[in-house]
Amino acid sequence: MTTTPGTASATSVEDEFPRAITLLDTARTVSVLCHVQPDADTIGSGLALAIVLQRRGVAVEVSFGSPDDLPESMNELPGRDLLVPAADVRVGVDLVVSVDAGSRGRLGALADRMDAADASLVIDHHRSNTRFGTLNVVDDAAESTTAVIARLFDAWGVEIDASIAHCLFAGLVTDTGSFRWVRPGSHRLAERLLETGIDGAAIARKLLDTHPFGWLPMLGSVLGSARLVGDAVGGLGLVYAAILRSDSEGLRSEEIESVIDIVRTTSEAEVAAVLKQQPGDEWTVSLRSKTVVDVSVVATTLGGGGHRNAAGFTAHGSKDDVVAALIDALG
Ligand SMILES: [Mn+2]
Repeated sequence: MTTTPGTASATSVEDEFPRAITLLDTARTVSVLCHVQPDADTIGSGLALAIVLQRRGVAVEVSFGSPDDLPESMNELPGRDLLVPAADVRVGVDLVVSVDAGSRGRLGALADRMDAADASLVIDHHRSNTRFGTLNVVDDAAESTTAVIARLFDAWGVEIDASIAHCLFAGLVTDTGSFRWVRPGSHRLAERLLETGIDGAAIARKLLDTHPFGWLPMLGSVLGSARLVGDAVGGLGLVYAAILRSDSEGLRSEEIESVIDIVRTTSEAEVAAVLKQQPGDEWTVSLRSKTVVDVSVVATTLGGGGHRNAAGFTAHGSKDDVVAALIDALG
């Protein structure tokens, strides 16, 4: 048997839909788990699925391991009344569904709920996904997990109304970088969702284009400390910046996560990194690449994961140690 690198495997994600639908059709109690430090794709996926299940009479709840509160930019998403604190997520439901998490570790404190259920369904689009469910619906070519969920809904015969469309659009517009990282079908899906009457401009503005004034001086400080390492990545170049806790005080995850999108535009570097200082000696690191470098491989080497052009990992030590280890891993 021969395989061709870079081509899709013979089994398509659609082949898994019938079994996933059987699981969703027969469960009476379901917990939907989003990843830690949730983004709009994981929350949009989780809430869309939960809305559908609740309408079918299923006892369903949605949660994420940390932090305690939903990011403010997502506080208008339909279905958010189905969110429960992580500590309240029931143990031993019929079905646990993980959405947009590439590994068990991304579920944080809720990872153990995967083992306590009769069945676990993983729905995701991360290249590094470890297939940690009893059934895995993973399409690493999909632009967002909400795009996978939309196809699952079509196969399931679910009618996508404005509430569901709002949730699905939230994941689509953010994970495509406002429709920059698109593929055939991305705009077709967007059109279907917009036809339900949702206000796409308002959803995008709330999720992506709204920051408090304090964002501007934070950017000034953080971007002013950026460094270009031209001979890193075999001469393709690395650009990085660090967000110290003193920079980010009082700001939301929305402000912190916005920085990489500015740093990564540097033309002299194939790879961009933003180091985010956490309590203790911990750093969370976001990686982006433009074309040839697969940062999901680099992130996995360093204990994290992600997509080909967007990935991340957690590290410990001084900032210089973390940068040195990253440069080493980038080769
Ligand atoms: Mn995603």
